Amino acid sequence: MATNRKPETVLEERTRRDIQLYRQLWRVRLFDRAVSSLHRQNKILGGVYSGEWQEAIPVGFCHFLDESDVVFPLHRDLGVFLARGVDPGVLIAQFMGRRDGLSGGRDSFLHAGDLERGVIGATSMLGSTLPVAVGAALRFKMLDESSVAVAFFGEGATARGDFHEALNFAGIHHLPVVFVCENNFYAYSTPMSLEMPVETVAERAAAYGMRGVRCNGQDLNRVLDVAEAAIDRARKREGPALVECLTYRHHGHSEHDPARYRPEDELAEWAGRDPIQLFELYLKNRGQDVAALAAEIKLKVEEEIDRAIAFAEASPLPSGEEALRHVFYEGAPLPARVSIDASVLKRADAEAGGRTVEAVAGGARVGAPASSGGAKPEGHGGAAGPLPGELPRLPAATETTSAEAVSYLDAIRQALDEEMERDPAVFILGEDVGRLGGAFGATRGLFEKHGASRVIDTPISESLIVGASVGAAVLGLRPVAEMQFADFISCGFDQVVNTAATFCYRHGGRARVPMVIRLPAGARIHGGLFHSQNPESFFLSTPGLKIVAAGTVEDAKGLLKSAIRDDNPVLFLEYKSLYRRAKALLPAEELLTPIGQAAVRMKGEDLTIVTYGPLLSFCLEAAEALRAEGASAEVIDLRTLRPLDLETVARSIQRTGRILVAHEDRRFAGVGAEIAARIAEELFEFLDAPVLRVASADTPYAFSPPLEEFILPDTAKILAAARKLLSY
Ligand SMILES: Cc1ncc(C[n+]2csc(CCOP(=O)(O)OP(=O)(O)O)c2C)c(N)n1
Repeated sequence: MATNRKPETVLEERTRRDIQLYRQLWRVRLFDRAVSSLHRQNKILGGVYSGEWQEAIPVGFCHFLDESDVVFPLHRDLGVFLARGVDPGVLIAQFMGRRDGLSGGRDSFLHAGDLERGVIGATSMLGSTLPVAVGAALRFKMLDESSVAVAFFGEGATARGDFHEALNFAGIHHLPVVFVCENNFYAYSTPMSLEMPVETVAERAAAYGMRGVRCNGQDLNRVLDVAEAAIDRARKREGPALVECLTYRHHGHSEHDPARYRPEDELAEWAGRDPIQLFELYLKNRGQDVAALAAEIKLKVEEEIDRAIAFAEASPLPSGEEALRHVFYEGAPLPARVSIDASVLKRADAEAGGRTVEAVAGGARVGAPASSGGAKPEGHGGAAGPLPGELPRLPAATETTSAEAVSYLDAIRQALDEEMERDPAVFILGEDVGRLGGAFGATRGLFEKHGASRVIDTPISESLIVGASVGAAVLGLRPVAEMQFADFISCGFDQVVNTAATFCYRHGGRARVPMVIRLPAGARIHGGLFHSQNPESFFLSTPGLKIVAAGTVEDAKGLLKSAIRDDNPVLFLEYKSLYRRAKALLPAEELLTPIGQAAVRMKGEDLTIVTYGPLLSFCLEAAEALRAEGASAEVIDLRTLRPLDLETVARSIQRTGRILVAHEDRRFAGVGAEIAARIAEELFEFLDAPVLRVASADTPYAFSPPLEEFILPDTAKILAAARKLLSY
């Protein structure tokens, strides 16, 4: 303990620390200037965002971080990378788009990270990194680790909804995260008075039940004080904090911006608050020969910069085809288990106020039929209500009256339960997934069995749900997020397409994002415009996402289990109209449906019908009717929409020469459009007729039954198209 040490030792330590910090300040500044200079020489393309005058903040906060902590830098925070020990040569190579950069040239400085050093890259979407940081902190809390997450952002980002969702959730769960706002008073040209109606960012902390602190971000000693206190509290599980560091940027918003919108006298005033000069004053007061120290440090840093630039310039540019690599994780699959001690989860559970199985012995049971208790989704009468139009009988494999038959919804619940049982890294989060068991009952009983720390009720915060899943996933957990209805994924859209889908790519393939988003999708439940959507076409053109669609009870279980084991973000489309209607006997042995493989559901020679999800049963019914007319149709269930199994489709077309694609999603730019284009490009010579599509009309999903019936595809529409094709 410090009190037992000799006074001179304490002094020496303090001096050593001061010199190390002073060196770090110069290092950040000189590297920052070198980057600006390389940009002026056109050696760095794209945007460069200088952090000059803001250096004390990353230097101060990173000083208290351990190796296992994680940090989320702002676009000006070159200092975070340097302070965390990222190789400067690799950093400059990243700026220059070279092969040896963190992302191998896939993106610019801004969006890279170095997971080995606990630096997690942000996207350009300001504030979007905050839910991800919360997900990392959630992992630390769940596993009772003493690590913390520190997230940097500008005051401009506090106007984003992600700021609110992240701080709200962190406050509710007392997560070990420190939110560090670098308030430089401008978001690009917009002054603070037009960014927020309050005087300070810190006062907003009160709304989230956390400590709000404001400090002079130019004075490294003040930053160190607040950083130490906030990080220490978070580490001791005393709660998150919002720290507002007042600062100013020397340069314009980017190196392209002359920043004429700032008054000259304001700039002059802040020039007097240069953090390096302020720290030099302090060092002088402590008797340091600052001039000599500065000269020595600058010389060494200049040498380091020269070496870094030489390394980067010697690094080759990537070859064009390298753009195709790392869209998905290519490395070895994660071990089935991260080493998680079950007793730790129990402890976390007690803290979360949850009940364990023992505590509710005799209570709810996993696997209890969904119909055994109440939950009707949002007053819509549930998926079991009367449905528009005549519904086809489900194929024998998925419809049975056997007492042991499992419903589609039960199959989902079984998949979740089995995977949670098998792998403690798997956990569930979403709205009302806990005690209620989900709006449809998909998670019923899991809260009681696996505890509150693994079945987490979230506020209505879809962006947080997805973003936090990313944060937890990149740190080794396997979150399964539930959207209450697939429609609400629109509120988490940015986190899906920008944060999750690009993560592996922008981290140069050195990161995996094993997460699943369950999407209760589809029409025929009287849901109207916002509870009936099929969201796949929002996501089909986004690289980095896998999209699966379960059309049978077997696949509801087998595909979900495979999705949970996948090392990439998977959108799992499940269908409300099948939840209670589809039933099947499931095999006792492990059921894993491979992702990326279509299934031939009915063999045929005259026509190929390609479908997925809820239209499968309609297509099978149409195929039966065609058989009665003397024509044999082959029915293919895609099961995975991305990556698309075109080979199975191609094999069929080569025999039948005729193809119809049927889906419940809208026609325009749907899966059918992609399949039709690919067939035209690659299989034209096998076709005896044009590719036809049967899909929903290009309207919203209207509510009134005759309108909905008119819009949706059904057996009659499929049959009509099939007959047209056969007579071509
Ligand atoms: C969601 C989003 N909208 C707009 C932008 C464009 N943009 C980039 S930086 C910036 C200003 C950011 O201000 P602030 O968050 O205060 O950080 P600072 O740049 O001042 O450090 C804007 C508007 C963006 N990157 N993301």
